[in-house]
Amino acid sequence: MKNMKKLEHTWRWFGNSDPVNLADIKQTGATGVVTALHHIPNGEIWKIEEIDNRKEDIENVGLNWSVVESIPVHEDIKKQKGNWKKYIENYKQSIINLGKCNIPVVTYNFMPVLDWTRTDLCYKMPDGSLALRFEKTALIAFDIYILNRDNAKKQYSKREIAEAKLFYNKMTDIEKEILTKSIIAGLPGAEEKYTLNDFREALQEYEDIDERKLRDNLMYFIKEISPVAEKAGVKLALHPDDPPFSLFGLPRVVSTKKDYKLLFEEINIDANGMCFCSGSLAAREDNDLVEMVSAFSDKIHFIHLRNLKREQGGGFYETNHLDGSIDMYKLLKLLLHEQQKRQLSIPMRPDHGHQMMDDLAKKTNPGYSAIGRLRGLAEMRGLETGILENMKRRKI
Ligand code: DNO
Repeated sequence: MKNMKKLEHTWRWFGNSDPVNLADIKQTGATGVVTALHHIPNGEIWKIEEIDNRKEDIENVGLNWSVVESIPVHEDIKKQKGNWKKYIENYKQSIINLGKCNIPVVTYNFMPVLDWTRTDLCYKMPDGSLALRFEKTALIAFDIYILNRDNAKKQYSKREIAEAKLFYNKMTDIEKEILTKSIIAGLPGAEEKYTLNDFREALQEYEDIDERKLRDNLMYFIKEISPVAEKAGVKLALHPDDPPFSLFGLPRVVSTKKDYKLLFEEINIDANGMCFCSGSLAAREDNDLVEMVSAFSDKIHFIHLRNLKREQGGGFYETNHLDGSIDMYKLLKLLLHEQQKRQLSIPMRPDHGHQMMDDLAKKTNPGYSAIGRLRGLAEMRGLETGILENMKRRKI
């Protein structure tokens, strides 16, 4: 074994409005920053000057801009409606410009209408910290009784509907408002925000788009952008659906091993890869994470490490990085083994963290407060050091 490669430790930063600033990030132990030009509207080109300005801010504190998360994919591209062709050309140009500025990885997702989704942003843990939760009953209650979506009931079992009704009947008006906001007002990094009416309209736009059509549109998009990325020296990291199953009757096509397999078989270009997000994938019990790392090891261009506890009925809540349904030791060990084969440092960030200690009294971005993520990063770095040291001593 040559030099033991560590992962590249990175930290997500939402730009100047982020309560956790670059000077703070410098103290976390991360060397890389993951960010996006959030002020540029979806679909527009990221100009070199803008990219350079952001890069300079990051480098001024001695950090690197390691990954873009994300260049959002315009809804028109997902639907192949309206100005979609122009938006694809703009997307290509943004990739070319990022390549010119030596930014090596671009993350993106292809979830229709909503990016990541939770129903509770302040779920109290036994230790007093606050976690993010996706409770299926709450989502169904919102869908049937608040959104009043046509035909919603057809998608759920009698038992689910009865539970959702009970849940809804116990809610106060404020709780209904908070639930609605949690689901449709846009979590950090999701560039789309909706009112109830906008949301209904956005869903209607997908009425004629089933899973097959959405997958075709995804394939088309990646076929267009991946040769451009390859030439520009940029790796594409497609983030899984979070959660990895259909919501509100919308198709989702980046949820399972099969989904990624189809994608990599059809578009066999190095740049076409994935963001391995442990927490998103593990929300499905039938996603075997270890099997996925083995199958796609040379396709993993970016890693999100987070843990969760799956709950009965298909929901989950986010746990500390070393607790929960994912065997983090086993997963990290495998990722580190695969990485030694490739002799590179894959960028990794601690994904989410509990709101805890001083952060409980501060205004923070849900999932992205400082101390909880710091705990996650520290735990991951400690575990990594132990695994690598062990590998070195056993010369494997
Ligand atoms: C949530 C994030 C997602 C992710 C996008 C990637 O915490 O992992 O918002 O950034 O889905 O495009």
